[in-house]
Amino acid sequence: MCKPDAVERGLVGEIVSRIERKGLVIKEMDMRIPSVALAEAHYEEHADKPFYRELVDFLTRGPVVAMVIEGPDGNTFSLMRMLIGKTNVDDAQPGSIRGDFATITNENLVHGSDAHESAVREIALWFPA
Ligand code: IDP
Ligand code: MG
Repeated sequence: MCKPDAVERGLVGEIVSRIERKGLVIKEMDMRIPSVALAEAHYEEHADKPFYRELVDFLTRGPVVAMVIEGPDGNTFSLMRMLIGKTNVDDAQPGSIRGDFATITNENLVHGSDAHESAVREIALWFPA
């Protein structure tokens, strides 16, 4: 998902281009402003963290571009996490999306599922059948 900061900064094309150039396939794509309920459910694993409210406010402040990305096997989440880069901007390597374009951890441009099971859960939230 391209988060609101990516849309605001005009980086959606850059991000989508990197996914395509990697050889991954975009199966679904939808731009929308998420409801608070959707953002809360999306980040429910962080509900007890001090930054949870800030995170939900951030994700709902403007349009995001939600995508379903498919690769050749069950490790697409892992390939995406490599493209995206580490969560903390101090650790995100140049060559990754965060490493190349993000300067603050709170606004790190992209969300990527952290496991195959997370992807299944999140796809059901964002693209209900
Ligand atoms: P991820 O996006 O790399 O999976 P998570 O640990 O799942 O990272 O955290 C979700 C998002 O919450 C991060 O992408 C970042 O935007 C934000 N975040 C993580 N840690 C902090 C923090 O300590 N303060 C504020 N925001 C944070
Ligand atoms: Mg995460």
